[in-house]
Amino acid sequence: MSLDAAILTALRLPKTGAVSGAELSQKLGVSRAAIWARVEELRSLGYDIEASPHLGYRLVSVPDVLHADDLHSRLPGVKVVGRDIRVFQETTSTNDVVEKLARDGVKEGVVVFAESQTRGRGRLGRKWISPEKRGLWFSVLLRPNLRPQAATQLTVAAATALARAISTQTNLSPEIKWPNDILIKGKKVAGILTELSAELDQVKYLILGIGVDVNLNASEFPPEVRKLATSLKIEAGRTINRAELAAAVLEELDTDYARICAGQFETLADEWEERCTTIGHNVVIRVGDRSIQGRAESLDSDGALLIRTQHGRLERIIGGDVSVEK
Ligand code: BT5
Repeated sequence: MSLDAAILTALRLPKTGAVSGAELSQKLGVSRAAIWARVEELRSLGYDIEASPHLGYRLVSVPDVLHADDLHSRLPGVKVVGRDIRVFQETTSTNDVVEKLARDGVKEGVVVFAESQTRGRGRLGRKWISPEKRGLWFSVLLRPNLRPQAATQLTVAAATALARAISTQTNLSPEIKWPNDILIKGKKVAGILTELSAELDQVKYLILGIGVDVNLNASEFPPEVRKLATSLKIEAGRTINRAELAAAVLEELDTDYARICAGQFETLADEWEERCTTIGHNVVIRVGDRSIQGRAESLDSDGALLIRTQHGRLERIIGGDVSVEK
């Protein structure tokens, strides 16, 4: 953990009150002058840190920026997801940045955030709008020991983790729409783009690209997206703390990834099914030129959706665009 992250962690510990410079210096093994210099640096980034000669330092407020050290200091317990966090002001797509890291051999668990993306993308090359500081636009590198057919398990894990974190942070009730959408009252608030590099029988690496519309106002969505999309701010009626939400999502994802690695996908699938609005409904799924109609029954052990067609056959589907028949 960097010194900045260690300072922020220490300042977050006392619920009220402050931490003295002497205490910090002893705890972190650096001089009081070094602590002072880092506090000044954090202040220049917008952290409001009060310093009183008698009481010491107190964290009054944090700015609405994503800062790797800050996110680290909120995630002391993660095992894999989020043990390495990098924040860019602007990228083309965070999935591209992570792909490069993956090819360079970087360890799994690295997370790349961007405050804005110039070429954010959805599935099949669709555009994903990612205005500056309004959302969470990030990608996670994983190297799971899975067959490529089972990679959908990780989209399921990401959707479940997202839904859980959104619900605890905002009190809203997110629904999952198979395979990769999070909706609130039927409107899309987050999407997942899973990209994969694999051998025939083994995933080499997998990138989970996650976009969450946190603090966008309705006018910030282009007209064609506005009809289908919403933000947490619009739904909750208040600005949501992005760093807190980001940490919550990564923590939940770390937990769910551990479950998958331990072969416990079934428990995750149960939770997913509870939150999913697709299961139990008659749906039409478009996969390329093909259209499959039937009742969405459940997930199989690889994370694929099982559809009972009109002819009674069970079809196994791993991707597509679903519409639910009312
Ligand atoms: C998705 O695709 O939902 C996956 C989105 C993944 C975005 C993240 S951001 C970080 C990482 N880096 C990237 O470049 N991507 C990932 P799909 O199901 O294909 O949905 C795309 C469709 O959603 C578009 O065609 C629009 O209709 C709509 N859309 C675009 N931007 C949106 C937004 N910000 N919020 C809600 N809907 C949006």
